[in-house]
Amino acid sequence: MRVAEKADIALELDDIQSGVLRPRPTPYASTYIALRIDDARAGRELLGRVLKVVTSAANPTSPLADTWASVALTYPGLKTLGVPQQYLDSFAWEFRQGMAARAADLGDTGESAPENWEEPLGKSDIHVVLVAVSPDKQRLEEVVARARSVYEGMQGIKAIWRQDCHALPTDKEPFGFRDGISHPAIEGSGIPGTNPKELPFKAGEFVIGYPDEMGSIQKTEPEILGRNGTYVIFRKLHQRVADFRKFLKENSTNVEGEELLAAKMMGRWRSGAPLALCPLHDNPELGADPKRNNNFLYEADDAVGLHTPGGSHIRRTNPRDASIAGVARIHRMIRRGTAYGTMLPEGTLEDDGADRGLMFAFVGAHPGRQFEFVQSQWVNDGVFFGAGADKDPIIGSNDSESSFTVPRKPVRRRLQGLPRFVVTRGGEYCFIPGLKALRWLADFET
Ligand code: N7H
Repeated sequence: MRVAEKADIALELDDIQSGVLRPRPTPYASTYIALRIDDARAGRELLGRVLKVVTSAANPTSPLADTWASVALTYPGLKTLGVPQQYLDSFAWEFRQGMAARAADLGDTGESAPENWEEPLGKSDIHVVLVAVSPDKQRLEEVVARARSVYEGMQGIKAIWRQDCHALPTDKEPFGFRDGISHPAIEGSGIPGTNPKELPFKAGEFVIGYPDEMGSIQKTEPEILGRNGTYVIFRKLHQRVADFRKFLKENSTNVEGEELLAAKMMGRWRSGAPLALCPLHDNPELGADPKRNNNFLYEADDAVGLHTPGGSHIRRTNPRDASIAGVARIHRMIRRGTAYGTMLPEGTLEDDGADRGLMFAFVGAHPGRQFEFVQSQWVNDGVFFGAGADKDPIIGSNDSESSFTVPRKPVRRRLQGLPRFVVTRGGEYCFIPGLKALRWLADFET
């Protein structure tokens, strides 16, 4: 099936995996299952079987609409399957390196460094990642069972890691913010974005084989292997919720109470309401309204960040039309992240030792200029908007030297010595093939 919004754009939705384009349901439950391939023939058979459970983006009204499974492969996975080096070399350089090798550039140092990651993340043992998605736990078990039936009992295939995640009906993540609000529109996908003021993006930004914002078409060798595929980057990010709450309490003032300070750091109130539209008081109704909660730009109303600080999480990771060094549109990403672990009870200021955080998931055709650029230049540096070495106050690799500036009249407020609230537990760079490419890999003879 081909769907066209404009005469010149037609995305082959029936060849693109569902999880690439379709926003996840809310509420939501999902499971990541990582597999190791010990035998190339078994690996190819596995991909043939996987085709029976993976759904395409073609039919949003199918009975499986809200439950689906996706499959992704790491670079060591493609290698283990026996894909020749000349074909492997046509994939993005960062993907070929893998996340652990890119640690220094990503700010994964100290306690976030690969030597401290959860096993087996970053160890080249993960070859295939299956992701099962469903609106609730009960239906999730059905999808997981379907996914498990694909590999269980297979000689040469071993499940080596599992991570369960969820999105609450409120979409609140462990720090208490509503997540999953801002999504780009993609030409030809039929799925609208959430900001009416943001022009749809060229499909090649998010799917391989189509023109992108730079006018280029990315191709792999052979073309069928990459076409309608894309890259997905998983990061297990532990959140120090008690530390975050304590920081808010200790740094709140009469002018900036805890909730306003949290909002200044995020760019949105915890309800999801953006400071751009309600700078002084929260508006939970606006925060919950998908028609209004992402309908804004920065430059005309707030060029210097008096409402939404340039250093806040959402303005850094998507400066929209704000004037910055560079062009924001070529660094946009699809996010599919969700929370893991239990929530720390409201009001608790002591850590209970439980692991909780976000399974961050990036989807995009350009891991270098999209994910890596944002992570290294916008999250862990502030030069692009004139804030020196300031890092993201929520997710930056902060230390005792770090600061965060809240622009204000007559004088700005500068918070010093921000702790690190988010620690990397590990992650993988993966490729999520189109369905024809999966068939090609399954049938490939070495
Ligand atoms: Fe972020 N959070 O839940 O607190 N993020 N994020 N993120 N993030 C956003 O707009 C969060 C992370 C982006 O278009 C919201 O959907 C947490 C990484 C981008 O306005 C919230 C972690 C990267 C946007 C969070 C985390 C990004 C965004 C507001 C880690 C990229 C859209 C809700 C533990 C390298 C910005 C929303 C826009 C929004 C949270 C990580 C990127 C609440 C806790 C690693 C592009």
